[in-house]
Amino acid sequence: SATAARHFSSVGSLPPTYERLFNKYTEVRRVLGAQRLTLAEKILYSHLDNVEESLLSNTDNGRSIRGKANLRLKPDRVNMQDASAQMALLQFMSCNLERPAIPASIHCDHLIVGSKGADSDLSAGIETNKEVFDFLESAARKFGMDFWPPGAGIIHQTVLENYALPGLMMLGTDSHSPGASGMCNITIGVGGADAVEALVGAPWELKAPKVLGVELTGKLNDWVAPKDIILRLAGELTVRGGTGSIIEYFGPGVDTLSLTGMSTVCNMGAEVGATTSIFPYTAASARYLHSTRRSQAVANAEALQSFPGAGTSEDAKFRFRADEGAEYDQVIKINLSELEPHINGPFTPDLATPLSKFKDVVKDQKWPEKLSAGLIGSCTNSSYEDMTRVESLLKEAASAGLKPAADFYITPGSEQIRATLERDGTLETFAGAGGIVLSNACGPCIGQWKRHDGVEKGTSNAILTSYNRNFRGRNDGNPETMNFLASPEIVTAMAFAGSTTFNPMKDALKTPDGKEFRFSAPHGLEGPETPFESGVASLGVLSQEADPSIEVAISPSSERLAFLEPFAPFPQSDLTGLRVLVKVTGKCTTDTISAAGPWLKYKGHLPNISTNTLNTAVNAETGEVNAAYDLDGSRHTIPDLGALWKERGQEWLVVAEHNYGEGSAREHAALQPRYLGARVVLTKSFARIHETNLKKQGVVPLTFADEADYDKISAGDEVSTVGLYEMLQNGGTGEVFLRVKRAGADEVLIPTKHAVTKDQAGFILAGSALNLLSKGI
Ligand code: MIC
Ligand code: SF4
Repeated sequence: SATAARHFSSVGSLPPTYERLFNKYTEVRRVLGAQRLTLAEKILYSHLDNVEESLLSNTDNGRSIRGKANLRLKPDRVNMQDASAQMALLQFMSCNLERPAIPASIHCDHLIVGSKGADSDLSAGIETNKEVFDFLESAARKFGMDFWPPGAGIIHQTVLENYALPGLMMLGTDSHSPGASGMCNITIGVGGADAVEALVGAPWELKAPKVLGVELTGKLNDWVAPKDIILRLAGELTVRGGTGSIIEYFGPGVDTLSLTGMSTVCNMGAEVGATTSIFPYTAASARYLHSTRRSQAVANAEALQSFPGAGTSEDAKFRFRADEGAEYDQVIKINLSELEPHINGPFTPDLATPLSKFKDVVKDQKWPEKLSAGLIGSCTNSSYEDMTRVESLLKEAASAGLKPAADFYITPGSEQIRATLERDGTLETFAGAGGIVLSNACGPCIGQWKRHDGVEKGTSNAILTSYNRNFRGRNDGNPETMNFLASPEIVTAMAFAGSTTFNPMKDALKTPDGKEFRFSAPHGLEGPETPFESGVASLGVLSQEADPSIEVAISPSSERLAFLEPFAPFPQSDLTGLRVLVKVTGKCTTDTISAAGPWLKYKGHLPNISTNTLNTAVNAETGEVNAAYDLDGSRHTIPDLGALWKERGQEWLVVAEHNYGEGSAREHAALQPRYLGARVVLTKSFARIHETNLKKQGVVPLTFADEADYDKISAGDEVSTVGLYEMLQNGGTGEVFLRVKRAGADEVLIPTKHAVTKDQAGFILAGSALNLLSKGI
């Protein structure tokens, strides 16, 4: 339009991304007029491929976009971690492009086991995963993507330090990617197929999220950390409460928080199912940009906000905060001055207990009173502030002659933070306390933890971590390990006591000479006094132009990597003769569907990783874990029966309960069932990323129109779809029923609901999104 063109010619002082942002924003304003916008909407809508079409179609003139419009978005970049990048790159390679349409990075972090300490763990990790790291590095070189080698750090920390800028929109192939949104941007966790869409330059589709406002007032007290905001919120919202929403923080309390604190809160928005979370750009954001040596970014952010090209109208200016009077779909108020430290768990991140009540709950629930290990750091909580606050506790305890009573592990989030902590003496304090510094990688957070304390598999025990997620078996593969989540300060203080009933805010410890010792409140520095160190050069980024001459080789005999075979297109009719492979009860997370830990090594090999499919799911009919019954009554593991049925050409569906696919972004949880012959997944509800992943791989996610119908369908039942083919042909419009037949019983017709969009209907008909993308768009 003429307006956009006029602005275009006068925006010389803005960097290209902000020039684009500003022009799009001008269009958004033109289309939506004086409508008040939340911060999330401003940034999100300013990344629309076609502003007018997205905001006006089906949305009564732009008045009710949220929850209704299908947004087709153009992200600024894509970040991938090693575990999910393998499948993403295998898919990208099938598209035969020379380079991605937008910048991308690969981070080697998930595959390194935490055991004895950084140096030996890192070299062991590089050795066992050499084939995969070589594959990732050669793909990075071929396609001109940034490559962060093993030891460089955990994706979310590295992204925050290097790529996260106010106003951007990024996709990350990991559910905790929204950690970057602490820097006032929209970063969304997605599966690999979504990332590939963005990489080939196709618009990425998202149902316009609702915006859940969280108003922060007051100021955190002693012992309370930003982490406690989200621990407390998780208790209120539950693991499903954020589904379909962006959580936007606002209010005077925001200005009291550090940038890294805001990032921790955004990281864990994943635990309540939020699409992403966002904070305004504050003085702390600018301080963080300076200390991570990005002063130019501060100047750019200022230039955008005060851009003269915007003219004099207040609305025309792009500000990194919500418009005055913007409305939220729901507002939750948190007075930081009244917030307590929280401890969440076990087994689910939304079981929140305030510290003052934790002792009683431990006793009531008969949870272990002995604390076996305290683990701090990770992508969630390894900031300079976190670590120096912990350091203050360690120093005080050391001068009283105390050492942690439980094993104590520290995972720095990146080489930059590690090197800076080393420079400033913090690592020495950790070592002095007997803490084991692990490599800058995921390690114990994702089942890559070799414990040395003799706790056997199957033995109930308690650990405390400053991580973000605590599903069963997640840390050490022991389903009886209770992982409780807390701030690093609380984890550390309780590790000294070695007890889950210790309250560091009031209880005393005994020193070796028999005196009473009480911790003072932790204190630290928001950031280093001089900018961050970049650390060991070989752990820095490899940044290069695309080089099409590079071959990305995969050995045909590889157990770790395998080229992908395309899935067959949808039949030209409804589905008939499907059978229910298993009916699952209770929590069924992506860990349940595709376990991590030792299985991470097969992330690039679909046939091999498929042998773990649903291997910790609970059979609703028998209560057994990982048991499914063939039509002749013979008992198998779930993946074995799936493989048997695949061989027999028997296609199938899974039936499950709420929030199916909760947790991670791993698309393997969709690819594996698809590979083994799943056509439909029928549940009471889905987690967002997983539901999209299923559609991208050509599996149809359906939910019960009436939850009670869960009782009307059993394992082994024969199922055909009614209306599904028509719905797909009509671009997602129309109702779908399932006709269920059981030997010796009447047929039942189960009404279902679905959220299939036009594009997604196309993916399913084609057999998968990749089948379409590889043909070119
Ligand atoms: C996780 O925290 O669960 C993971 C492992 O980082 C996953 C990604 C994966 O499974 O590859 C996530 O959060 O998406
Ligand atoms: Fe890694 Fe854990 Fe963070 Fe996931 S949550 S990125 S596994 S450290």
